[in-house]
Formats: sequence, structure tokens, C-alpha cells
Amino acid sequence: MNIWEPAQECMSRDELEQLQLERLQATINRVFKNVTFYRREFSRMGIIPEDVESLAHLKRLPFTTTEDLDKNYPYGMFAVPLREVVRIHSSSGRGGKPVVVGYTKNDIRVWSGLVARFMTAAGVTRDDVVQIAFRYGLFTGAFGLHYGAEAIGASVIPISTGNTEKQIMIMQDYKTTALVCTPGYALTLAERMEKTGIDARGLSLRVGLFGGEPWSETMRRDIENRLSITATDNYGLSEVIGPGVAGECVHKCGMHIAEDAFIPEIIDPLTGETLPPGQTGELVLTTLTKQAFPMIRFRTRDITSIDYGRCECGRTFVRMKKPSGRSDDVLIVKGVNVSPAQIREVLFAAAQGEPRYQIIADRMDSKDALEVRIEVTEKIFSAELQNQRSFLEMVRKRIEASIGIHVTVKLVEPGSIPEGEGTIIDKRII
Ligand code: DLL
Repeated sequence: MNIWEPAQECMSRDELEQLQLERLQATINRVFKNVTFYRREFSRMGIIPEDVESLAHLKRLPFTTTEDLDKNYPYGMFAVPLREVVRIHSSSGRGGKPVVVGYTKNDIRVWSGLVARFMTAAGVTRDDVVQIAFRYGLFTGAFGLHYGAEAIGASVIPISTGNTEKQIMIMQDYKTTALVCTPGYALTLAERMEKTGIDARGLSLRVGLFGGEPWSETMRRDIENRLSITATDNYGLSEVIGPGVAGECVHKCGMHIAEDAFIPEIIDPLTGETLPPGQTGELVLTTLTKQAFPMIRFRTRDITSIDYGRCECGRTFVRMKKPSGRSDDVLIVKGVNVSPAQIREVLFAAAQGEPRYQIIADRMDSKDALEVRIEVTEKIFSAELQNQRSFLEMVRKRIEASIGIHVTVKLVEPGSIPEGEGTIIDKRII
């Protein structure tokens, strides 16, 4: 079955806004009744659910931030009893604790439908063989795309991440036609094929659906040429649902936001003011259909703009540009959100004080790499070489346990980290 829903996806703005208002009112009622955080916030601002009479009222509602989620860890933001929750996912969060998100049975059904929709818009059909090379686990990417592809009726290969040789072997032997992974991993696959003399044009691969991390138009062209496919972008975040928030259609001119399920706003990240259509700022999302984990005006920290113009595909949902950065210091490395605060915490504990350090994200051989440079302190310097090595090893292991991806840790000479250069350097040109 193709998940092409013109009745929803091509609604007139008036119809859509009416639907959004009804769903927003229901969501506001639900969170006011069931989530202490929202009841308190609304009461503090003197708002009752009946006040929300139009979409324009949304602006007056409080934002939800990751700090709020942190304070309500793990289940404080759930709007249903745990007994109703059939799935829990989490993402690294932006502070000390991960963000824990829940789904009811209906949430999973809606999620599958939203993902199936953008996969259809990107050209996937029931005849496709879809290789999911996202990590299965707490990350929402793999399960989201898996459900979407199954809902379409495609054949899903849930290979998960890693083992690049095997990924390529499966692509060749199982005749994969659609590849799902981070754009960074698509380049890794291309590079391995080139190194081992495999011509991508000889594969059955025709489309690639990439998301979970920022990438550029240059990277798209590179992937398309090297893998001989057409590549589309899709966007989402765990706090809001996971993948399924937005995705490109075959015209590749911005990602259609599923506006019957989410209301997007663009705000000035400094003042919180809503910006007029077309301006660049931070994306804020309100969920309209979620039962277990509804979010009111969630600050995504992703910087983008929204285009209300018509798209050739006929879908009337607005299109968001590829996010160009973040309004916080979170780095997305290999599709994983890395909060420098997590690294800082390990360093402070390990060095028993505050060493000067730098966190450097780079792309080597088309792979994301993360390096932490620590300036040698008197204490570390005076240690025997052997002890320095075990110090580095201990720090590396602790950081990796905290952030979940590989990191290189190096000691550098005192004073070699230039003053004023900042602790977080992202050298990747995306
Ligand atoms: O990355 C959900 C996802 C998985 C989306 C797979 C698409 C495909 P989180 O781990 O919570 O969820 O990370 C969310 O990743 O706030 C953005 O900063 C970034 N991000 C996700 N997709 C894109 C994209 C998933 N297409 C955070 N372009 C978001 C740029 C993206 N950044």
C-alpha cells in the first residue's frame, strides 16, 4: 500500500488550521489534566485550556525546554499512566540525564503512518527492499523507519549499524533498493565500495533516505553520484516523536512538516519572539496527536526557516530548510547528539579540577570523528608516562560510556589551546 494521503497532505490552509485548532485544544486539555508541569506552568501564567480559542493563542503558551524534561526525568512529562505506554525510547538529552519518551499503542500507529508518508513522498513503494542501517535500540531512527517501511508493505532488512562489509554484501545479494541511514554512513559505504572495487551502478539501489544529522547539498550530490541513487532528507527528534516530523518529497526543495500532527513556529532564540514566515530562527514544535508524550512549544534548538509557498508535488504542508545549526552547543556526531556538558562532567571528575580542554568534531575519510584535547596540568604532568596513559584510557572509557560513541582523547602541552578559541570546535563543513 502506498501511503499517499492527499485528503490530509493537500488540505487547504483553512481546513488545516481548523483541524490543527481542534487537535491543539484537545492536547491542551490533556496536558492540563494529566501533566503536573503543564498545569503549573499554565496556572503560573494565568491560562486555562478554554483560553485557547484560536491558533494565535499558541504564542502565549509557555515553551517546553530540555531543561524542563531534565527536571521531570524520567516519567514526569508522561500524560498517560505507564500501563498505557507500550514503548520507551530515549535520547542523550542535552544535560546530565537522557530524555525518556513514551508511546501508547496509538502513538506507534500514528508514528508508523507519518514515517510511511514521508517515505512514500521520497519514492519508496511496496516493491522496495529497504535496508535499515540505523542503530536499533533506544535511538528512534531505526524503529521509526522500520515501521514506516513495513506500513508501506516494503521488505525490510533490519541490519542495524556497523559491519560495513556485511552491509555491502547484503546490498548486493538481497538486492536492496532503498538505503536508510545517516548521510555520514552513506558516505562510509560509498567509500568502502570504491576501495574494494565495487561499482555502485551494478547494485539495485535506487533511493536513499537520510536523516538524523545535518548534511549539505554538496554532500547530497556526492552521495547521489557515488552511490548512483536519488537521496532525500528527513528530520525529526525524539522529544517530538523521532523521525516523521518532516521529510522531502522527490522535488527535494525542503522537508514537508506533517502539519496535521505538529504545529511549527520559528522564534528568535534569544528573545523567544515568534518570527514572521520565511525568517530564519529556532524551530519550535507542538504535537497535536500524541497521547503519551505531548509537547507544547518544544524548543528544538534547530535553526531553520519555513517556506509557505506551493510545492510541485501538490502537498500543502509547509517546507522547512535543512537545519543550518543549533542554538545550543550540542554536536551531532554520527547521528548521535553529544552534549559538551556530558564530556565536561567526566573531565572535571577525572582530573579532580578544571583542566583546559577542547572538543573537536571533524570528518576524516568521510567519517565523523570526535577528539578531546586536554592540556597537561601539573598533576597529570608529574605522573609517570604509564599513569598518563591509564589516565587517558580511563577518561576515554568514561566519556564513551556517557556519550555512546567512540572518542579519541589526547594530552596536549600547557598553553597549546589558544585563548579565546572556544572549547567546542566543529571543523566539519556541511
Ligand atoms: O535523530 C530522529 C531521527 C532519526 C530523525 C532518523 C531522522 C532520521 P534525536 O536523536 O533526538 O532524534 O536527534 C534529534 O538531530 O534536533 C537535529 O539537531 C538533528 N537532526 C535530526 N534529523 C536531522 C536532519 C533523531 N535531517 C536532533 N538534518 C535534531 C539536520 C537533524 N539535523
